[in-house]
Amino acid sequence: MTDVFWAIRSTLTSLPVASNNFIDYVKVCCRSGKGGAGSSHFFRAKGLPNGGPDGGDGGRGGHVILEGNSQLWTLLHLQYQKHVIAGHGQGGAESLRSGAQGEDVILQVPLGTIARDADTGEKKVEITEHGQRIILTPGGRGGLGNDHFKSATNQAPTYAQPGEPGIEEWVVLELKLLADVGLVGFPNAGKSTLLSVVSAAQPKIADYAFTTLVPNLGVVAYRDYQSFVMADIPGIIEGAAEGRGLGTRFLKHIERNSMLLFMISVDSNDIAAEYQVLLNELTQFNPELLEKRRVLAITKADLIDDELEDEIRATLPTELPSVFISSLANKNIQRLKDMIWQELHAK
Ligand SMILES: Nc1nc2c(ncn2[C@@H]2O[C@H](COP(=O)(O)OP(=O)(O)OP(=O)(O)O)[C@@H](O)[C@H]2O)c(=O)[nH]1
Ligand SMILES: [Mg+2]
Repeated sequence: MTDVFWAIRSTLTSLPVASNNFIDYVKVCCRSGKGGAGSSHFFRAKGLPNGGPDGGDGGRGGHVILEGNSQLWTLLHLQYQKHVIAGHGQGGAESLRSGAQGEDVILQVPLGTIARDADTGEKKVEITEHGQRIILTPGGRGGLGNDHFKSATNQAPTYAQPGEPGIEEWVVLELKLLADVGLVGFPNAGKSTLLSVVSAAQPKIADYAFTTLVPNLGVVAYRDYQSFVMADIPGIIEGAAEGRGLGTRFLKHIERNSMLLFMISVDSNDIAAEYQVLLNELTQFNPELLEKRRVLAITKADLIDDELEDEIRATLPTELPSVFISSLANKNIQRLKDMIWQELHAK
């Protein structure tokens, strides 16, 4: 299973997550099929006018099923599918013939998809593995045929069970990306630039804040045909937890990442303070984020000389491994990948 997963991953060069079609939330109305009715029927044959009951069972109604697909990275394909309708089960028939099952509907979803009840917000199912199938909205059971109801006192029951009704419900599908590394930093720190250098992804890059408005994913090739997935999310600013900037809506996409790569520009006035602001915003969003392993990359190191680098190094937070990088000058990029790999595999 894991082998297949890695094989699929490493064959992907670039993930089709373009900035304008990243969809991480859809609401759909799911209707499962009703079960077929059990049949009430008595065996008849020439010379045997009063045969016993032989009504078959109804078939179950179709389910609405979610299936994990590791090649999907957004819910875009479900955006315009407002109604999902499974088939009804067929009624049972004579000679104990069971009715056919209603047709199931299988919705392919990316790994990391969570389905919630649209009214209560309650989590129903979560898809985390390729090929994993979970019934979202179960079809109604088929009714039993009259054959099941014969007893010592009633040899000729006419009663057969009706099929169970299907279920109609509004469901919210929500995606939390399942990347290995999440990039965390202020706007303009150089997050998208790094992603564009280490992967085939081509996120928009520009010299202003909030260039990135939706997450970008990239597969990073690592040494001998290995790889990991990096998620570039919109920048975070102080007060994001209260909704400043783009708020913390996108932080949910790093909740499932194995580790976090903090990125702070070397031209920041106070790197240690900026790091604290980022930590603080993460904590307010979800304190569990701080349980993840972290690495700090000081970006744009091409802007300073070695002397200044030494000076700044002395001021860096010591609680996590750090490295000076430059995506433009390709400085320490391999070293950073090594550090990430090490953290991803340190358990
Ligand atoms: N000198 C230098 N500039 C860089 C480097 N990396 C990124 N930049 C520049 O920094 C600016 C911001 O880069 P982005 O990659 O868009 O930054 P970001 O963190 O994705 O920004 P948001 O999407 O707004 O959060 C761009 O003008 C980049 O060219 C680097 O290594 N050296
Ligand atoms: Mg960006």
